[in-house]
Parts: sequence; C-alpha cells; structure tokens
Amino acid sequence: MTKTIHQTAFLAVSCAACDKQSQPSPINGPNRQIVIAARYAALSVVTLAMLVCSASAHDFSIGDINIDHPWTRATPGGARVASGYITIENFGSKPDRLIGGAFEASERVELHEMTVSDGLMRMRALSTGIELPAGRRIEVKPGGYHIMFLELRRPLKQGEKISGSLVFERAGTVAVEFQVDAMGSPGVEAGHPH
Ligand SMILES: [Cu+2]
Repeated sequence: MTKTIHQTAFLAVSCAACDKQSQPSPINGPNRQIVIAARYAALSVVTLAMLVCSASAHDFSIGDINIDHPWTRATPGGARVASGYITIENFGSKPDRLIGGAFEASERVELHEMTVSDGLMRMRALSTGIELPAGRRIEVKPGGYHIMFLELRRPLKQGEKISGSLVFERAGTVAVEFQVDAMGSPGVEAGHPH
C-alpha cells in the first residue's frame, strides 16, 4: 500500500519535472520555425479563401444550374416581407424549374411575379415555379420574378449574408447565401458589376 503511494508520488514528481524540462520558451529553436510555418500556413489559407471568394463573386451551382449573386434588401424594423433576387443559368440540355426555397430569416418562401395591369402593380404567386429553359439565363430581378420571403423573423441588415436554399425540380436543392444590399437598392445594374 505504502509502496504504491510512493510510486505514484514519484511518477507525479517525475512527470512534473519532465513537463518543465520539455517546455521551452515558446518560440525558440526548431519550435520557432514550426510555429512560424504554421502561422504562414494559416495566413495563406485565409488569403486563399479571400481570393477564391472574390474571384467567384458569390455564385453557386448544382448540376447544370448556376446561380449568380443571390441578394435582397435591408428592411426597416417591423417589415414582414422582403424579396430576393438571383440570376439563374441552365447549362443543361433539359429544362428545369425553380420550385421553392428556404430563407433563414423568414418563416416561408414563395416564388412571385410582379405584373402591371390597369396601371397597377400586382404580385402573384407562381404555383408551378419559374421555368428555366435549357441553355437559357433567367434573371429574377426587381420588377419581374422574385423570391418572396414571408413572415420575416427579424429585420435584414445591410452587409450581412443570410443563408438559404433554392429547390430545383430537376437539379435538386442547393444551399446559397443572400447578400443584403442597401434599402431601396435598385439592383444588379446599379449596384453590382457582374
Ligand atoms: Cu412577391
């Protein structure tokens, strides 16, 4: 019994000593090089990520479908709805259809079309979604088609990116991020070079 305790105590002491010895001053000798290399590695990963982000300019794809620049507008406090916009290109040889989606900051998402009749602007829900003919580019932009975010859970703040998803009949579901532009932003033509 006593022997066991002594042995344990000895082990504890030798471990403490060993720890002390093996703790060099943080950045010296070979360790210093490793630390520096690790820092450079971390830095270059960050730099690379930034380059990739700016080069791809915020687009997403799934199957034959490419989705460019999903965006929405900042909302005033108390707003219950907002609209999302995107450019969709169908590179496939078969038609597809945008049939739905989800938005982290709203309860529901619908696909709508803005129309003008009798001098009045109206919105109607597109029950069969937005058609994407093969080889065509469709702009979901202010004044026409839009993705309607209903029952907003919170105001949308300029500069934030809000995750969501888009559902295509053929290509499936893809995760996207909607960039929040300024309130009243007129859209791609004025605000975004691409
Ligand atoms: Cu609408």
